[in-house]
Amino acid sequence: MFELPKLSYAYDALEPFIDAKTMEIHHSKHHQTYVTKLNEALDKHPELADWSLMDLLTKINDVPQDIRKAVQNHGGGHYNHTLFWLLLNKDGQKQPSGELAESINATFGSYDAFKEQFTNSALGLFGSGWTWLIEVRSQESGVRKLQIINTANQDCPLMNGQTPIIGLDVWAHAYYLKHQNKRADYIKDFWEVLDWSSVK
Ligand code: MN3
Repeated sequence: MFELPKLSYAYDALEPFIDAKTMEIHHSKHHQTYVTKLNEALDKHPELADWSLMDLLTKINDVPQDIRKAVQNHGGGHYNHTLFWLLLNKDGQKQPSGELAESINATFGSYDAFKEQFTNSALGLFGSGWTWLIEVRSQESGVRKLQIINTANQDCPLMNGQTPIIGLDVWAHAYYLKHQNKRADYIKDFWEVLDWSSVK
């Protein structure tokens, strides 16, 4: 049985960038629903009881057909939100450092150029989904490469053999109460609460 993870901070901890009401509904209702529906789907297949969330997502094509879509949506939703909460801290580290900073500079030119490209990707996402900074490893050379991608719905990069580094929830439920239809303002506020010291 999967469980809703507790947040390490209060619902109002990200004010004024992300408001307390949005955080409360997002965590206690939306995220909880993904967990509940994931468990309901897995109830039908006790043979998967010892699969971790990581197993379910990286081996999504081995999940029985009758619950695969549910695991894709709700397992993805559970993983994506769990990662998202961990990245947020108003008083965190505002810029990447070390090897990751070097990779970002090498790939995108500069941190500002990376932010601009990520922002444009999130602005261009049609409908509901996520914008990601991911790492892909070339099967031939073994070289690690950074890339910005969008995924639809709750699809998680792990389902495509990609490693998520940061993820931004671009569903309207993540920002509508405070930012209404102004996704650009929400993305701007996201940069204020993204804590690079939490990025693994
Ligand atoms: Mn969400």
